[in-house]
Amino acid sequence: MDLDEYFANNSSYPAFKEGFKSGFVTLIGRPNAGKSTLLNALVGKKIAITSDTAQTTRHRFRGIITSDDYQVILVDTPGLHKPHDALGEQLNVSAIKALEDVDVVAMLIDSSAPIGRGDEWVAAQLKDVRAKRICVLTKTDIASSDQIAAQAQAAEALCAWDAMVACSSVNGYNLDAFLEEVVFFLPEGPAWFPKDMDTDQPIEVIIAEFIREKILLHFEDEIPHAIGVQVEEMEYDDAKGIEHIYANVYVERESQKGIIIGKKGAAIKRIGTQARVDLEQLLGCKVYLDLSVKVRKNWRRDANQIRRFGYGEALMK
Ligand SMILES: Nc1nc2c(ncn2[C@@H]2O[C@H](COP(=O)(O)OP(=O)(O)OP(=O)(O)O)[C@@H](O)[C@H]2O)c(=O)[nH]1
Ligand SMILES: [Mg+2]
Repeated sequence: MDLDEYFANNSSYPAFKEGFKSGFVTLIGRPNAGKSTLLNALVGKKIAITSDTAQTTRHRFRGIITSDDYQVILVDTPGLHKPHDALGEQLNVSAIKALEDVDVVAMLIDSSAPIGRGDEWVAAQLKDVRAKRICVLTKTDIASSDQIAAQAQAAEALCAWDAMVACSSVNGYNLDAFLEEVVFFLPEGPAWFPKDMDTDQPIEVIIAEFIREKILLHFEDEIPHAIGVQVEEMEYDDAKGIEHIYANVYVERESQKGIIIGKKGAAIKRIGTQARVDLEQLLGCKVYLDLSVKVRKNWRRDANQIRRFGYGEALMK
């Protein structure tokens, strides 16, 4: 069976028609630029966690948008930064790798914060990419129009852009314009993924990430960076319609364990309660969440341990 025939007969894929466009778009930028928030806004569903903490994203993964005319595959990446440990190095490597073999690279720059050496370094990584380059000035809802204009001018100097868009993932301003630019640059071709698929992240990974997000929300300084989350087991109780989820929260030191658990378990209980709300929405059923806190000494410095969490790992081609 040739490819055309396969797609015509496989109803879970969009019907292939003349002019259908599809391709890959990597979102790249400094930590906190707004990559994961933009991905969620475009996909129309929370699949990526977001937070004020730098280096929130630790997985490279895809978010998929399919219409009758196109399939855009967005690749979220960890923010590029000056690494302090093996984890940071892994995250950078995985982000840089996502610049290969894609059709479009969108570099996100926070329009509410001054362009710095970090942005210059990210832009320098785009010099030799074969993809089209779109500059995306994010967070226009919290920047003045003068600020956005000045930012656009400063961004012009960073790279030879094929297009530039200013948008906001919070109020939706210009998100359609960004998508239009992306689709314009995509090649014609059939869909890569079924039409109802919105991410390639395994459900266990999304669940672990949702739990990690609540920890980022509650703690500052070292804790957000020192924790890793892994789902150990999932079991669906058919009779009661409850998903039982057992997950481990790993820390690097005994002292951090006490902080995460809190007085009489108050902190871990609050994290669990908040994560459960998100997980019930994600899974569409009641959730019983069992969180255990464990120590994995200095895991961030150990490549094998980092790999065990799947952080920075190439989940794709
Ligand atoms: N006001 C406003 N805030 C935004 C917007 N986009 C993102 N943010 C906020 O900026 C912070 C960082 O957003 P993320 O999407 O986590 O940033 P990121 O680029 O994925 O960060 P890393 O994963 O750490 O590289 C979060 O607190 C978001 O809520 C936006 O359009 N407007
Ligand atoms: Mg992110």
